[in-house]
Amino acid sequence: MASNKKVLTLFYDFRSYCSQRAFLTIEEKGLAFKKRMLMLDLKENLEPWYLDINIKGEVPAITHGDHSVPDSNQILDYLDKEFPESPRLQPDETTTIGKKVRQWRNQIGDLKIDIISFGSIRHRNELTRNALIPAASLRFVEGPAKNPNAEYESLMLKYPKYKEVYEKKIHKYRSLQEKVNDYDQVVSEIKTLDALLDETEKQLQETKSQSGSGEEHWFLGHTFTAADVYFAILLNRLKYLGLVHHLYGSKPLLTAYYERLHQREAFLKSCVNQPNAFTSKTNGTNLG
Ligand SMILES: N[C@@H](CCC(=O)N[C@@H](CS)C(=O)NCC(=O)O)C(=O)O
Repeated sequence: MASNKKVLTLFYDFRSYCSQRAFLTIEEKGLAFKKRMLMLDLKENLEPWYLDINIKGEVPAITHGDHSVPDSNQILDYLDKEFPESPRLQPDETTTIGKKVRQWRNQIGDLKIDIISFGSIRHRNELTRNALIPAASLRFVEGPAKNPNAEYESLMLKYPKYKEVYEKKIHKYRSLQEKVNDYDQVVSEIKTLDALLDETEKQLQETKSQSGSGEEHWFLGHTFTAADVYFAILLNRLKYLGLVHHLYGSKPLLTAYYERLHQREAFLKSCVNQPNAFTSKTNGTNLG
């Protein structure tokens, strides 16, 4: 296992999309690390000690010795640089493959996954099949409690220094609620997702024809890259949302790729074998 002297710690919520990306990154690189789970629905990400690590109050973040890095995208690039002896996920960007990996990372990263996620839950009867929906996500989409801002307001009173952070969260979640309630907007984001899945099927066809017949290949070739990390987490999210039928039947290479992912230990560790992760339709809390 690759390591260096400084302790690497991942701050995450295992149900969060971006956290899963960082988790898979670390596992794929085979790094020794500590985990610190933060429950988003309990607002642990908004406690002052964590805001001092990531002032946006978002997961994931890592600390490496005294240094902290927020954001799954930045985390991947940082770890590639800091641990050059571990498998590199983003190839050199002056090469064709490096450019391609970055392009796919951007394309997948541009999806409005929060609207797709909460929107699919909000309109689940129309849009999804066999979803595994956490209870808090249902609470989030099924309309505000008496005062949806109450928790943020009490945090403001308790920790006035971070008032601005809490105000931004109120705004962020109000605006997300509005988008999620708008069926047409949700459908439009899912159409963008479908178009991207069509492109990925084509990419897999190209990769397959360039790889030797019968040889295992990943998204862009024989090596598992950052594009695979992004793509794996997207496919995993579709499963929990009940949107996996967007692959089955119409996208054989994508379906086979998705099934192949389940043979990767790093994927199983970071996405599948999490404690009580979505084992029923009502457990769990927040799908971030
Ligand atoms: N660009 C960031 C986005 C991080 C993000 O939005 N995290 C969500 C969970 S997926 C979060 O922490 N939400 C809780 C909040 O904003 O209060 C990344 O890629 O890491």
